[in-house]
Amino acid sequence: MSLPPGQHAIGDFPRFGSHRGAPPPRIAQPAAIRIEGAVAQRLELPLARLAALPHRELVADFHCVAGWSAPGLRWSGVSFRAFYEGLIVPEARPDAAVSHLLFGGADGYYAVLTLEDALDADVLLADQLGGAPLDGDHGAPLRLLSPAQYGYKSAKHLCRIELLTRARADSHRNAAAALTLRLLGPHPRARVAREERHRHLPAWLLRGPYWALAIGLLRAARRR
Ligand SMILES: Nc1nc2c(c(=O)[nH]1)N[C@H]1C(S)=C(S)[C@@H](COP(=O)(O)O)O[C@H]1N2
Ligand SMILES: [Mo]
Repeated sequence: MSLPPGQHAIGDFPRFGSHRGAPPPRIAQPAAIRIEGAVAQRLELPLARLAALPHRELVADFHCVAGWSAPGLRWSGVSFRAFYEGLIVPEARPDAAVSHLLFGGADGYYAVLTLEDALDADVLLADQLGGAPLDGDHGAPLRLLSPAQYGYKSAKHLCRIELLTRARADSHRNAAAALTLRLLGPHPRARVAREERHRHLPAWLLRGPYWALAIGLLRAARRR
């Protein structure tokens, strides 16, 4: 595996994120995602319907901005581009002014992608990993997967997609988590190939501190 700049290969795929070891959120049944914002009609989409759409398999490395990379993960899911162009359009009808998409998780975390980044051919609404249904650790029942961006754009436990007509920062419903994210200042695009780690600071400055933080968090997670 040849790694992008500043990344370190680790042998496994840890559960990682703002939840810091908290159990996965409870998902109301039957599971659905809400599509809202700049659409003509709000839509509550049952996941059973999404599961019936054509799926695509994708093998990709996963890169966390803190510096760890998990190689060769095999995902399966619905192409977000196909979903956006074929499925939202007839029913919910996105506004022509849509410029960004907010992907919200049931834990309160949300990631905002530019429309361009979200429509990349490799972006999936993923419901399977390694040939099995997505587990709680990795975002059950459904997550976004955007392999060309740092992991923080790949929102887990997806329960809503909001269509936006302007940029918004990645954040969290929980005030403390939102403040932490604001202080961290994640880059709005997060493209791994360009090493877009931080909104303002150069990536080389952050590699050391982020990797130290990652090692601490990974060690704590393995002790549990
Ligand atoms: N809902 C939700 N999605 C999230 C996060 C989170 O805290 N909550 N953390 C992000 C971060 S920082 C990373 S690196 C990846 C980790 O995915 P994993 O737990 O499947 O390894 O999830 C991303 N998506
Ligand atoms: Mo991350």
